[in-house]
Amino acid sequence: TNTYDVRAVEEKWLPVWDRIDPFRADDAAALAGKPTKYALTMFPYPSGDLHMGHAEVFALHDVISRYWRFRGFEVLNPMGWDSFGLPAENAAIRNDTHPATYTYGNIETQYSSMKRYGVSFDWSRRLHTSDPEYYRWTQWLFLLMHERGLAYRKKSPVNWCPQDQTVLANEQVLADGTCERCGAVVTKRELTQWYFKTTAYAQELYDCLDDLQDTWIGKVVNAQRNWIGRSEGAHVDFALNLADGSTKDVTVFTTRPDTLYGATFMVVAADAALAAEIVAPDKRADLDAYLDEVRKASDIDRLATDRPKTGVDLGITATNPVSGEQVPVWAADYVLADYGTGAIMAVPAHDQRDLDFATVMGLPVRMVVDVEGAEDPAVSSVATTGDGTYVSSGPLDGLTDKASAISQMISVLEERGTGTGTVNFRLRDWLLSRQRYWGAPIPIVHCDKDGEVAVPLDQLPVELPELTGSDLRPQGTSPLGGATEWVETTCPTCGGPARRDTDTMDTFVDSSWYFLRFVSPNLDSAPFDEALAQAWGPIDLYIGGDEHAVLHLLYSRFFTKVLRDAGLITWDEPFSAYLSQGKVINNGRKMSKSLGNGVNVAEQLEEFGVDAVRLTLVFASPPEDNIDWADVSPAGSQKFLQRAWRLSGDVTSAPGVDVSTGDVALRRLTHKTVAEAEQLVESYRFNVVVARTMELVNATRKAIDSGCGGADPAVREAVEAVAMLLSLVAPYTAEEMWERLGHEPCVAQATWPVVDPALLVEESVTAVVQVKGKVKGRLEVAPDISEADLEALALADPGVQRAIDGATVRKVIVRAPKLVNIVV
Ligand code: ANZ
Repeated sequence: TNTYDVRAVEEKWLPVWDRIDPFRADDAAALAGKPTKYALTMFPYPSGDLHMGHAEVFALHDVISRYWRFRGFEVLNPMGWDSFGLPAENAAIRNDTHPATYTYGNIETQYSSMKRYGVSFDWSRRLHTSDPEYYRWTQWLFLLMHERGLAYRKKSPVNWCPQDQTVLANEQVLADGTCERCGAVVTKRELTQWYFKTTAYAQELYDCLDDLQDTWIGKVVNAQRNWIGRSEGAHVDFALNLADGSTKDVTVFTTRPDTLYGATFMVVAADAALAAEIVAPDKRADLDAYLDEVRKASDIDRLATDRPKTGVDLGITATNPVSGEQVPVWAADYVLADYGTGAIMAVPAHDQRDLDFATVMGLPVRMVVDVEGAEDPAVSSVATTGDGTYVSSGPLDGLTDKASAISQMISVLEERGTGTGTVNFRLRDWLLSRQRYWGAPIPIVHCDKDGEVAVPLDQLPVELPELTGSDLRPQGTSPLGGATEWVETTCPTCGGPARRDTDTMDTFVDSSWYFLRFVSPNLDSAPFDEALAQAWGPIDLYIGGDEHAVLHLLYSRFFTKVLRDAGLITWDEPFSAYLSQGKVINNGRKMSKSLGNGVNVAEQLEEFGVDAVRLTLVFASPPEDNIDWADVSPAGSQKFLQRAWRLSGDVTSAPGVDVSTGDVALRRLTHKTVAEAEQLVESYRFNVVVARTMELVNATRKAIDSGCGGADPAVREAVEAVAMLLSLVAPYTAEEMWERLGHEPCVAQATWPVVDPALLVEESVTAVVQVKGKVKGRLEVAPDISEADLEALALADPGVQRAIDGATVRKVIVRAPKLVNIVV
């Protein structure tokens, strides 16, 4: 026959692979010191079946995982589900079912799709974050954070989604101030919430990015840097002169202490507790009215430079610690309560937002840096930020360099004890409580007598009570609050009545440590086995979408550092290398329901088969580029796979035949292809690997039909190499070829070809020998000939000797392997 039945082949091999189980990661081998690789691709959320994005990332991920196994590494390539979260809860409300119904139903659907998709996952390590066996350890880790002072509660203004009736982390509020999940405009609310102290690691999270610069995608490193947002500057203390005659010190954070003499007013965040504390009695009503407005705006709006400035005069003054000048104090919303100290010194001449505010409120503008060629900001209404000559600035007058002006002002402040140089981070602590049901309950009990008490470790997991859809409707408080029997408990410390915490954890907590659970997914004495974490970790390559560039990666990095400091792991960073795949689009646009341009994975698999779809996705572009489904041809992929497969039927030599006597030209191409493929896979240029494999298939076809013929051992060598290369992307076709070549299954366990360096060397090149500028000889030499050897050969050549004709050789210029120039 000339073609194979795609469907039949898929059905044939799945049970064989199940039986052989070639991808099971061997813990014993890893512990015994065999070189390991940990390949990880982001685990999916179980919404519906797999989509094109999954198909792409799994196909890419499998290339490197299978390759590493071929190269002799013990490979850990696990998969599971990030199975807590809002969509399951919403589905449960819609259908009055339990979130588990939706969750585990979809998991089964995705599992069978993944199995059929033929990815080399070690399924024995499958995990679901919504299983009590998993979230028991999520709770354990929460308590570890708590014990280390890294989990705490505080009352603060939080992002509130009025539609989902829940608190959102900053990261879940989109740039336009809407909810990431439902698109509603996010507002603010005061609530007591749980936080992880990510800021305790801000400096290290920032510094370690330098080490990831070369192995992570650059834009992701930058996104992390911006999110952490390191700013060098100073804390400057201003004394407030309050309405009752007392004074109070307030510290501002500034990146420009050098402009201190230009500070003409001070601004505190309107919604910070400080504003209400310091406001003069006759201004209190104004502040309250203003606050009602402020609470409606998102942070993004508040910081926008083009937004009309608003604020209220607090009716008091502050004393400039260096000049002694008294300046008015205002409250405004363009200063954020939770950045820096929540209070600023306003320098309208050199900060545009301050200038806009000064203009609206009629406050003075004083230039202290005279930038050459720029108009006075008081006149132009354009703040200047560049270098210039310092004026009206006391000790800084006459200086022209910003950096030295900054350090000089910091010295002045430090000498007087009214300020210090400091580093400020934009990074906030991680708000992790959610007023939701389908998440890991926070393992804390509240007791009137003992306060916040950790649930003892031997009482974990704190399991979710059974609730159904109608109990889960958002009410602004956690649905767990309605499970009275569950909530009412006893205090682990005093034995008296106490209440369970009714919040659940952000699902990002679940996914911040799943890569550790995979090393020992069934361990019931600890979150993970430390020796196995040491043997397998850290992750050698993590592949996933860059929509997670900020949150998931940052949180995982934070967890890793905490676990390291707790002595559970030794490495500093979880992901040694990170690759983010492009998107699969269609007709130039993102696939979406409203555009009707979605491509259904199941239909594509049905029509073209797994291998053709996988090959199409890998071949389409470099991994990080988008793939436009309108530009690719799964039908073409299918044809190519059939062509490759037909080769295996034309090999007539026996397995194990001595290939050394085979056709040299074909052997050279085979070895060159394998050698190149090794470099290409290691540099993630998977699409080019496919292109090279295609070239080898074409050349082998030619060799069979009009060259050395199918009986030549070189043909077997070539087709076996094709099968192994193809198995990285098209495992079914490869397996079928392997069998037709007379081998036992499975191809994943085949021995990767050893590249013969002699076959990589081009046979010879022609070197030209000139005497007195004229060509006097041509030599066939090895391309890697040394200069000395080439010179000796040239001088020994009879034609060259004749041309020299006994004259003294003054100079020999050698450019190996192409040219020798003899000067006589
Ligand atoms: C005086 C000044 C003069 C400033 C000047 C800038 C330029 P980054 O770089 O983002 O850290 N700032 C401080 N805390 C703030 C808050 N809670 N809300 C809004 N703005 C705040 O920015 C630091 C600068 O942003 C600080 O330096 C402060 O304004 C402002 F010519 O102080 B600057």
